[in-house]
Amino acid sequence: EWQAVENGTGNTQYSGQVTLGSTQSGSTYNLTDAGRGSTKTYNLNRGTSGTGTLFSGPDDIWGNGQASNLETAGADAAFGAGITWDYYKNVHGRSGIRGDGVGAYSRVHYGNNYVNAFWQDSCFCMTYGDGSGNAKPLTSIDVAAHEMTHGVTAATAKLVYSGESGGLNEATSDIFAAAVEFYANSAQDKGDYLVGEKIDINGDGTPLRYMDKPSKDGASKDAWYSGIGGIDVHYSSGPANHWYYLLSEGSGAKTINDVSYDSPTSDGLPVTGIGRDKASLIWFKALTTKFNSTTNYAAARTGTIAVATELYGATSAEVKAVTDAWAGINVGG
Ligand code: ASN
Ligand code: ZN
Repeated sequence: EWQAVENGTGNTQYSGQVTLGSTQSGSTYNLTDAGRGSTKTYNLNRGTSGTGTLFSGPDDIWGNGQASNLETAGADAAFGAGITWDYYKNVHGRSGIRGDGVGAYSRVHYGNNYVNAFWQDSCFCMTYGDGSGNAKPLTSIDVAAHEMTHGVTAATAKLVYSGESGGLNEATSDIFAAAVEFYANSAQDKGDYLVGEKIDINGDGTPLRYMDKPSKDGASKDAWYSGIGGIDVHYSSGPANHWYYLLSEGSGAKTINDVSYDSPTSDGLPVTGIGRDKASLIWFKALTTKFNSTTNYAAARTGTIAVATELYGATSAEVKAVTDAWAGINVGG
């Protein structure tokens, strides 16, 4: 049967109107993005197993911006998968989550009132719930990039999901969630160092996590301490998120895309930021060439300093900033 690659229109809930990769098959269109490893987007329609049905229909327009239209979450998920693909490909030269050119598929409308999203290596797939009241699907760009980055970590360093390595695994997902969101530069969702600010998971408009000062969420830690391996990995990620913020933007108060940040260091000493692009490159190269399954905070410091030394030289401002940022979260030499 005749098939053609199309560029559909997505009317998303969180990113406005976007272009989506789609495929025309006969007289119908479906959400198969042939330009990005044949990434497919499925509708579970509140089921919790299998793939449900591939989003398809008589036109190449997906969703209407409202959660009540079941295509809308599909459009957001397809856009999130696509922009995450583009980020890893165009910024880091990585083709797909495993680097093998194969797209992961997405499933939306998982269960009823399900307030989470998750990556699974077993299916090489992404799954999104619809949130409380099925009103805020967890399909924002940052959540999509966070979850799919779990797949990148599983394919590279394989950081064990407990103890300090678990915190670094979680931080890796938050770091690239922020990087992808800035990369997308959507008018409706400009980049920020917050995680989950669009999905209102707390019901009061606050984000799930803050990278400039992780303790703002009431549970995450701003700095490393000897017992940090004993807390939930979504909280032990805090110091590494804070390190990434400090390295990107520096310490102190700052406003970016209308969001105000304040990032004090644990040692009270200033950090001069080197910009998000260099910080992201250093973390990506450390993840893919230095870290392993048991990397802890001290080893992450060693690995990132080694990467920065290779990239910029031992006496560079970049190595100094990396070292200062680790000191700023209480990880010393
Ligand atoms: N959404 C959660 C996360 O990615 C799911 C989990 O606990 N792994 O962290
Ligand atoms: Zn996670």
